[in-house]
Amino acid sequence: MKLLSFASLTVSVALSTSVFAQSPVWGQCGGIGWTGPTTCAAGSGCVVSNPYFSQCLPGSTSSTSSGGAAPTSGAGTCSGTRTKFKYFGVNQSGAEFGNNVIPGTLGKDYTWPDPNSISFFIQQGFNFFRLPFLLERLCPPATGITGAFNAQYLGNLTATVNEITNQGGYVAIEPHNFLIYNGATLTNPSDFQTFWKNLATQFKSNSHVIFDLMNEPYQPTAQVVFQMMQAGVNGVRSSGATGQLILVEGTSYTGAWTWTSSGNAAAFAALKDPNNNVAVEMHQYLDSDGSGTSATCVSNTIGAQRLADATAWLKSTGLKGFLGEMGAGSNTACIQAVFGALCSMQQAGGVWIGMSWWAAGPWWADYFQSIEPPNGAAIASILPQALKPFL
Ligand SMILES: *[C@@H]1O[C@H](CO)[C@@H](O)[C@H](O)[C@H]1NC(C)=O
Ligand SMILES: CC(=O)N[C@H]1CO[C@H](CO)[C@@H](O)[C@@H]1O
Repeated sequence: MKLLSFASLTVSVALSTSVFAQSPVWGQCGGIGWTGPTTCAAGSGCVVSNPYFSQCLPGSTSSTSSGGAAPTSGAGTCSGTRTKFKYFGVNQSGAEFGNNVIPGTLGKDYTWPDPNSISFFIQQGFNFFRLPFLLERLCPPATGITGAFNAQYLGNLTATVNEITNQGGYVAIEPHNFLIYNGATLTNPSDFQTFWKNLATQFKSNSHVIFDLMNEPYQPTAQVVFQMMQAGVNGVRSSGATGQLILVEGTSYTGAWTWTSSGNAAAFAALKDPNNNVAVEMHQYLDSDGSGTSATCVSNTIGAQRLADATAWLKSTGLKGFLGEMGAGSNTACIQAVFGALCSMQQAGGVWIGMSWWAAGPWWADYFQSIEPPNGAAIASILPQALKPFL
C-alpha cells in the first residue's frame, strides 16, 4: 500500500482490518507490507511461508499468534506465530552527553531523563529503558575504573533507576564508552571484572536492574571484547547479583548485520553465565552504512534482512538476543522496514527477548530518531505504526 498521508493511512487501516474480510483459498493472508485480510476462507488456513508471504492453504489450520491478534498497522501485518518481547522500550539518553567535558556540569554538559518521559512510555505499555551513563563521570580518572564512584553521579544514576523501577519498568544501566576510558582502550579483564563487581553491588537488591556491560566496542578484536565481557559477567555474579539479566555487546559497534563477519559469532558462542541469565545485545540501523545517521532506509525490507543472519546464529547457539538500539527516519520505507524487523524478531521462536528504540532523551531537539514526547520525530508514526503493534 502506498502511504499517501497520515489521514488516508488511517482510513485504509480501518478498512483492511474489517472483520468481514477474508482471503480466498490460495490467497495471501499476511507478510511484511501486506495490508489485506489476514483470515482465510472456510476450509483453509493462513500459513506463514516466509516473513514476506503467508498463504491460505486448503485443509490447514491457521498458525496462531502467541501474542494475540496479528499486529497490523499502516506499515503492514505480522501474521503467524509470534513470541512477544519480555523487554520492550526505548533508550533514555542524556547522562552520556558532552563526553568531551569531564566531569562536566549537570544541566549544561549533560542531563538525566525526564520523569515525564519515563511515565509516558510506561503508560503506553512499554516496560524497558536503556540508560547510558559516562564511565569517566562515575569513576573519576584520578582513581580509575576500580576506584571509588563519584557520589553525586551515582546518586543521580540511582535516582533515575528508582524512578523507572518504582513504576514497574526494567532499566539496563550501560557505560556508553565504546570500551574506551579516559582516552585509552580498556583491555584488562581483571579491572573490568572489579568495576562490574563494584557497580552490581550497588544495585543487586533491585531485581528490575539489568547490567549492560559496555556500549558498542569497536577497536579491539571480537576475541578481546569477548574476554572483557566474560570478565564483566563474572564480576556481576561475584557481587551476589545472581538474579538479574546481563547484556553483553560485541565489537564492530555490536552490529547485528556484521555479527558473523566481525568475528563476534565465533567468539561469543563460548559465552558462559553461571546463572544462565545473559543475552547478547546487538544494534541495527537501516541506512546504507548502518550508522543511523541518515533518515533514508535502504528499502522497506532492510530491517528483517539485516537481522536474519543474527537470528540464525542465536537459534544455532541457543543464546538469547536483545536488540538494544534500532533507529530510522519517519518515512514510508523506514516505517515498514522497522515493522518488518520487529515482525521477524517476534516470529523467531523467542530467541529475541527485547528491543529498545534509539532514542528518547530531553536534549535531542529535532534529531530525526528522537522519540522524546510530546514532539520527537518518531512519536507521530514510528511509535503507533511500527512499535506499539508489537507490545
Ligand atoms: C542529581 O544530583 C544533584 C545533587 O545531589 C541533585 O540536586 C539533583 O536533583 C539530582 N538530579 C537527579 C535527576 O537525580
Ligand atoms: C545512531 C545513533 O544515534 N548512534 C548514537 C549512539 O550513541 C552515541 C552516543 O550518544 C552516538 O554518538 C551515536 O551517534
